[in-house]
Amino acid sequence: MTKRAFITGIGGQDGWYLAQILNEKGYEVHGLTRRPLDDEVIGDGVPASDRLAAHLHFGDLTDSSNIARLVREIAPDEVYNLGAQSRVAASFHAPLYTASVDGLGTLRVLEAIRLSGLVDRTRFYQASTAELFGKVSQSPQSETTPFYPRSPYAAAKLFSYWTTVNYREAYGMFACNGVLFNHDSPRRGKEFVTRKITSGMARISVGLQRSLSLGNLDAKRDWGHAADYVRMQWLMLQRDAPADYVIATGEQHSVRDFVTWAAAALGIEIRFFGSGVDEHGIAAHVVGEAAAHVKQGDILIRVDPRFFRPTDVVDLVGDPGRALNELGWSPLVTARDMCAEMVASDLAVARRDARHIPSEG
Ligand code: G4F
Repeated sequence: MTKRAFITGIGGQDGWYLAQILNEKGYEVHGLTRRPLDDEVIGDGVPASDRLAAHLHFGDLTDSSNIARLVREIAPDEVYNLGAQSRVAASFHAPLYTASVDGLGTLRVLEAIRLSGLVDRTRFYQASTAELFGKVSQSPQSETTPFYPRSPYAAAKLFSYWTTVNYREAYGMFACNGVLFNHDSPRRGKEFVTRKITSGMARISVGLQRSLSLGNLDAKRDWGHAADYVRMQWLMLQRDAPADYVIATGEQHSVRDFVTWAAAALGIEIRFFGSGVDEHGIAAHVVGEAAAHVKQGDILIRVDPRFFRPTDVVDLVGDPGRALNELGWSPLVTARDMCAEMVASDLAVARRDARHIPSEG
């Protein structure tokens, strides 16, 4: 029997990688997206061979009746609730919308499953987040570390985490949380720091941009590759019994480290001087193609307080031991290799953009 999956947020980074895996496994894939529908196919702008087959349904997680109808009609074997307002900084500006999508949205999906009489059939995956640990009380963070959310985003996700646990305990639903640490890729949006860095540095290296402004360079994250993490999302729903898992690499790096790696991948050695808002990243040594546009001593990185958050999460690193022991999962791609992949992808775009700029004279 062909399995049916329903992915909310199929148009996002994780939705794309997950749909790709489910396609390979022969699932019939349905997805909820806020984007205009595109002839049953997602992956616009990528080679045809990378395109995915999926039935796309227009809507979002604020619309209870649409969610209820879709769940009833699709009657999925597996639901992956990846849809979210996922930008932490933006959640401070739009806390009510964030609460509706990231908190109540999960409840809407769970209620749709329950009221459609699908509790015994449909397995549910909730995209929980390391942001739940927030102001961390221990390192590394594991399945037993207390939560301390530090943003409207994290507070809404906390509601979703516990609602998922409650549906498992109250109704016996196969519902589980993947507590995912940061996971990125060339498909990451430029509003997240990794992609902002790789795109910005690539543009600097071809002369499209002189410098890049960032916020808190001291923030530390446990970065993994989205393709690795969606593998774990699927594995969680194949277990005999539902459980919650931390998904992480166990390695921690700062935003400053990530800048240094991205620059190095482009032949630029960056050194940091000063502190706080007066910190600068300066080109110390440049080789290769970048040397045509970047000179030794150029200020490439500036700190702009506009990118600070009212409360930030600064010290995340996960313990993926349970995922390894119980599901045999471990990440294949290191943060630095992922950075290099993102730089290569953004450099190709930057070179193309640079060719379109008319030359002087
Ligand atoms: O890349 P970020 O915006 O990701 P953040 O806030 O960690 O959230 C991401 O990962 C979570 C899982 O751990 C997800 F739940 C969430 O949906 C999202 O996918 O910021 C990472 C760090 C922050 O501490 C931020 O203050 O980078 C710091 N940062 C420094 N300069 C910046 C910037 N972040 C952004 N977005 N832009 C900057 O210029």
